[in-house]
Amino acid sequence: MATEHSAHASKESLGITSAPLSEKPAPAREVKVIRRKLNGYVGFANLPKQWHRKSIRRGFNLNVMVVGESGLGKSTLMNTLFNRNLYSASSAAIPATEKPSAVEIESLSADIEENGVRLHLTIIDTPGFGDAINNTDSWTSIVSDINNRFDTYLEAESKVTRNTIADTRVHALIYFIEPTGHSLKPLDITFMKQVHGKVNLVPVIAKSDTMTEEEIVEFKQRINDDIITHNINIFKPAQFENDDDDTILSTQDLIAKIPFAVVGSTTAVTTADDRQVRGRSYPWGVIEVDNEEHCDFVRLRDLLVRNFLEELRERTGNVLYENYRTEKLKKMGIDQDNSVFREFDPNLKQEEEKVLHEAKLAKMEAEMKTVFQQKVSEKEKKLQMSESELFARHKEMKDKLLKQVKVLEEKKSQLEKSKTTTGDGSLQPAQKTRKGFLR
Ligand SMILES: Nc1nc2c(ncn2[C@@H]2O[C@H](COP(=O)(O)OP(=O)(O)OP(=O)(O)O)[C@@H](O)[C@H]2O)c(=O)[nH]1
Ligand SMILES: [Mg+2]
Repeated sequence: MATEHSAHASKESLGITSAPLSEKPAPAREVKVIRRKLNGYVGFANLPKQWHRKSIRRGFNLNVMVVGESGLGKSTLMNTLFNRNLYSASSAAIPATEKPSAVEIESLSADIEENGVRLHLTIIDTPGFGDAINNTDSWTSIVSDINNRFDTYLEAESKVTRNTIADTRVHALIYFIEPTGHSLKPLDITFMKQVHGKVNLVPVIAKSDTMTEEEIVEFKQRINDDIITHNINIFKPAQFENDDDDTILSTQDLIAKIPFAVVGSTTAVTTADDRQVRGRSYPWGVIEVDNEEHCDFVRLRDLLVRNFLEELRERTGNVLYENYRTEKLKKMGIDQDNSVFREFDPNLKQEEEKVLHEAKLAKMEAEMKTVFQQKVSEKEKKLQMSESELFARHKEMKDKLLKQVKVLEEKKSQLEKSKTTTGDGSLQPAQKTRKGFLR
């Protein structure tokens, strides 16, 4: 037989990689591993293809929120990222005199397609952030918009029919840091702390073409120091052990470049060597948006779309939304009854059922006993009654007979009396017969 039970098969021999040491060890349990050698074709190697087909049919969806002070190039960067004019001409940077007093939330969607793959993109813009003189409440409308999106999802999920839930949750928040070259501003820190538990936070240095290479390196260092000091949780792509070396290296490189120093431009410019590129032209040369040597725009695109879109979505659903949901339900006073989710143990279940069955049998036996005793006592009562009835009838008949005997005795004595008084012998035969009747 090809099947072989091996309770002590080593994990390595089965290709199972062990969990990282930092993780809490699972309680020791003997795992029975069945090793089976496939003799024929099963077909599950095709599963990724099924997934691929389904994804192409369904399309993808990504909701990106952009936050940062006015004029830092948010709209330009989004247009650059998705290579089209997502914003209408009217929504370009608003002149300072017309700026709205409070933060407004603007959401715009576009369906974009690349090589037959559809992406439903929603950009949530927040013009007016950091514009007020007192910015203490700049973030409140942004935080409540993020919460509202979670609430909408929670509500849709709690409905009886929920086959198509539109996911409007924020999958990534790009926070634009002003290229000051100093360090994070108090508003940056406060805002990031307000949202880091609710969204995948992706900080970027805006308009990085205004800084020199060395300044950027130093600025990044200061920002990262601030992020660590203030315990700000930013999105960092996960590294998987089964990734190939190239992927591991490129992911490490990507993480090392955070916060990305970006440059946005949708206009084509001509380089010194006569190439047409997206970039910004300066008297001293051209800065190319899509050139990794010039800025981190390509890395931001890799993180947002090319390599980690699914991870951003997954983390939003599995970690950030889950945390929000748990907190919300707890606040509403809904507690989880963990006994409902107890692990299923067939032996324990059998034992429980046996005990229940025995209790049921004992109950049935007791019930039958009481019914039996009831019936016996009823029968006894009936018998007692019929006995006393019989006794009474017997007594009645005896009394009757005794009475008759008495009456007859009286008659007899009367007759005897009359016989002795008359001395008539004609009565003799009659006397004889009566005597015989009485006996
Ligand atoms: N130097 C430089 N300028 C940029 C960059 N990106 C955008 N700009 C310019 O900055 C100005 C503002 O850009 P927007 O993209 O409208 O800025 P915004 O952040 O959307 O502004 P609001 O919508 O008002 O909040 C425009 O003149 C852009 O051309 C960049 O990477 N570098
Ligand atoms: Mg804008």
